[in-house]
Amino acid sequence: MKTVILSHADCDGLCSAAVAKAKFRDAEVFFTKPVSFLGDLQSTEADRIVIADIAITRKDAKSIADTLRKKSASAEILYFDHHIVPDVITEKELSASVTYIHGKDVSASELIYRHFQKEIPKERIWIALYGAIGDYEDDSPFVQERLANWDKRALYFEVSTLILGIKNKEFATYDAKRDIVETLAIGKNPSDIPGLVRSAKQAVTREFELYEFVKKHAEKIGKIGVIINLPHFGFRGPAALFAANVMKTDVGLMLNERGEHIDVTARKRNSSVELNRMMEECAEAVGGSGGGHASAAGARIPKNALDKFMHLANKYIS
Ligand SMILES: [Mn+2]
Repeated sequence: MKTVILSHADCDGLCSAAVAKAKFRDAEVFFTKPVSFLGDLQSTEADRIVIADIAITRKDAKSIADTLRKKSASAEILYFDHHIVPDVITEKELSASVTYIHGKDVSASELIYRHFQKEIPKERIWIALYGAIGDYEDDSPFVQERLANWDKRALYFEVSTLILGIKNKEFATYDAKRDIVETLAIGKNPSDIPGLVRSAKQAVTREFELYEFVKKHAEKIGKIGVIINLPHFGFRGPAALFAANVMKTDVGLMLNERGEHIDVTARKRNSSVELNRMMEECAEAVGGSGGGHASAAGARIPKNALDKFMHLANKYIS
């Protein structure tokens, strides 16, 4: 029986895939992301497909629901996700054809671990905890209770090694990430992966350098701290957070100009604003798209729409 795991390539996605791989030892692991999910799903041929941590975009939602329904005739499909379900489809529609496990305010890693916990070694809970921390979803009751069973400090060392370590080029390839998934699935830890601790140290050094850069170059647009274009790619979240920090604002944005559009990364400090909704609403109003999580979100907008976008974003948070 051929099993394929389709997951996201960030910390939560890797950990979700590792939990699935702990259960389905012979599974092949592939990585995808919301924009390419539909195509990747269509080209996946397997008897069982496990999907984790992949958001459904509004644009592709109907086609994805359709594809899932068609594929479910010949394959068992399990889908674990914690992103907002776009309003053009319903959870019910999805769960009619596939096992669709959805949660809010929990990581995908937690959802998939809870589903398989009786069928995999008890220590694989570590992977779920790493995924939860990686996605800032470690305050769920399940995770808080489990964290108390272990030495948190050791777990934080391991999860930091994973989150920071994969920020380096050396671990950016899907092959390197597949190795990480396999290592975690067999019960080893991120620090067991050759080179990952060193890579994490390099990343954290660059992160502190980044803070110095943001401190010098951040600006305030209305009530939002903003940093435009970074010397390094891959540190957009921390840069947005640092922009909020140094500008003493609740919300920070990192704006990255790419050709004719701008990629926006949003983070917040102490604010109840839901950044995913804010990004979605403000970006769509200017002809872009946005989404993500309440405390970590992003958008892509046309370059010439920046002023209007910033105006709407400011209006949204006040
Ligand atoms: Mn996630």
